[in-house]
Amino acid sequence: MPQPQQRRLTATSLLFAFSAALCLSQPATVRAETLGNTPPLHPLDSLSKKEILATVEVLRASGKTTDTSRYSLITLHEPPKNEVLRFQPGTPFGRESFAVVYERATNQTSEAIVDLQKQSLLSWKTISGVQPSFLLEDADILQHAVRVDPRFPDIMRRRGITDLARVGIGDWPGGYYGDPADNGTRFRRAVFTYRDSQNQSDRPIENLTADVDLNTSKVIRWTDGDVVPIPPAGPGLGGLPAAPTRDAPKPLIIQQPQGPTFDIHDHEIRWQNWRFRFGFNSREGLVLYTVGYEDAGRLRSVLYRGTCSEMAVPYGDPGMNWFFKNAFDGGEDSFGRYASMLEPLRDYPDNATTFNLMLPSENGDTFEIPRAVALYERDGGLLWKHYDKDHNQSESRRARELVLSWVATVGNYDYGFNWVFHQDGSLEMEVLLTGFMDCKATTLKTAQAVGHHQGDLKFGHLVAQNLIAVHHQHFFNFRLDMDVDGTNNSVVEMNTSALPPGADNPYKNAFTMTETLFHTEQEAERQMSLNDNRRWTIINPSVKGSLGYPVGYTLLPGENAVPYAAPDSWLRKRAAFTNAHFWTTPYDPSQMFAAGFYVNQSKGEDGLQRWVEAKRSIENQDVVVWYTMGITHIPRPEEYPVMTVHKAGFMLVPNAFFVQNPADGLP
Ligand SMILES: [Cu+2]
Repeated sequence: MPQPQQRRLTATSLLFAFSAALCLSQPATVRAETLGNTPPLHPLDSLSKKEILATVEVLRASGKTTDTSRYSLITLHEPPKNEVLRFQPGTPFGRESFAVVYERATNQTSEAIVDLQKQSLLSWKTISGVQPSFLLEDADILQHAVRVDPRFPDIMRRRGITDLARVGIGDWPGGYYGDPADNGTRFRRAVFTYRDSQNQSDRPIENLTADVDLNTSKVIRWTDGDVVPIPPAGPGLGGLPAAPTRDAPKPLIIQQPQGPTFDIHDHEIRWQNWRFRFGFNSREGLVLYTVGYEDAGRLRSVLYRGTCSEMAVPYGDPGMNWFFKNAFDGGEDSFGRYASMLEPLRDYPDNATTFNLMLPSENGDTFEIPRAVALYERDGGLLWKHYDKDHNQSESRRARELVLSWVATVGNYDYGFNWVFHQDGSLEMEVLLTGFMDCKATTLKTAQAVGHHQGDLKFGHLVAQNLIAVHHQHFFNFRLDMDVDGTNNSVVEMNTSALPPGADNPYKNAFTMTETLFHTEQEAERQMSLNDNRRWTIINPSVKGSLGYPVGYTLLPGENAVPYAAPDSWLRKRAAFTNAHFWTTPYDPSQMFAAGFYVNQSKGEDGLQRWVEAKRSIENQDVVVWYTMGITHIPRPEEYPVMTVHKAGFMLVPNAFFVQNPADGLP
């Protein structure tokens, strides 16, 4: 949620291209570096500081932008995939940037592509009817507009507040609910708290919102409902526990005296046969690139590009302060910008290598986030074991995992995203949910007064006296551009079912697994099914493993949820990626974000659900799979004042990709 606290090739040639990239440079281990401080060494390296500033300079020099222009996004304009896959280290490559520019005075949004080598503008397009993601300046405008609004003092006085400095003003995207008045106007919705704690959610001023026109800097609408007494300050005043109440555990020292097992070669990370790169941008955060696995001296591709493409966090309370809360942290707020500075020994262990980030600021400058990405090995528990009873012998191996980690702090919530590389050839996405829950004021002190799920408690759970944490869901969509042993892939669904009793199932124990190949993207819009033990495998139909199966990677879902907002609700139209857990589309570089590119105040006209209407073929070609993961959060008192980490995620596991378990080869 909002309120920022701070400021195409054949399989064979592809494999060749991957392999060629291996040998040219010497290993070099680094313990910390700033992404963007060194010149790009690879076509997918994120924009350097110099390149960000050059983009702005080209736009200014061409007369397209001025000092009042705002850069909602400046990021690498990724080269065509076939160019990247053909790239040979040490050879020259093109660099282009992509920018989204907003002109507040004319309410106009434009997209630019800049050639960074020729220092020239390649294209400039004005996009009508859209709003780029939230700008920090929007928050300032909102604050100011509310504070100078002549109605503000009276509205607060009605709630017994005369010291207006104590009124905290938060801001949320207002979304879109079919109101023609919302068309075209850039707006954001103010919500209010009474402040004497750091945790603004502690003391909500309920039933009050103000919509601010961010172009005219005026409050266009106050929605002022019944007064609810402001809750007293919560237990750990400030939202966080005030003082330690127990002894710390004894030291546990994590050290790698010989250094980490991974190497970084020209920004490529190599660990336990894995090879990958990563980049970072303010919209998507961390982007995992060109993941491959070195198998018997041959680098085999697995995933070309993996990101969290969008999020939506819908709240389940129909009240006036809650119905619109469904933050799209990617498209509305560009959560990459809110990468959190990570704290040594807490956010990551002592053996980590960290990376600072260089990101564009909206006025055309840059800012650095220290230690925003951490890369480290961790103990992975038991990898495999067998105890041979006859010979009284035990064989086992300890697992090591490599974690690539970053945290987005978007308003009250902190979302950790860990890509975890395993020694058995599995790749995992581990999402960590922590931070503060968004809370609502109530006159209730205990649940007995109204019955546990009645009245004010119908849409939330008391977490403290006079404080309800509201039911909500967190939906994430992961865009996974899979390249299993090359770019030409297909997708099959695996369903397991019981055989009906009969002559071939006399003991009624039989069950079988069937696979269905998807032909079109429309067929591939799928729900999870526990009854069918449903999974999806991305296969390369042209490459057969040693046992005759096509090589593949299977997506193993973890915790998931179905959306509770009605299918015809505006939220579901806008977050239509929540309509299915699994999607497949043909590779299209213009389709990167599950809810569309321009999500702020969107009406649901772009995104996965619309794209698949084209019924394009997804058979034996470059495909992208999209996994939607949901967490239904029914709050517990123990999650207050701060939520301990809740983990959820999914795995990509090799399926007939290897001749045998790669973990067998571990000494
Ligand atoms: Cu939650």
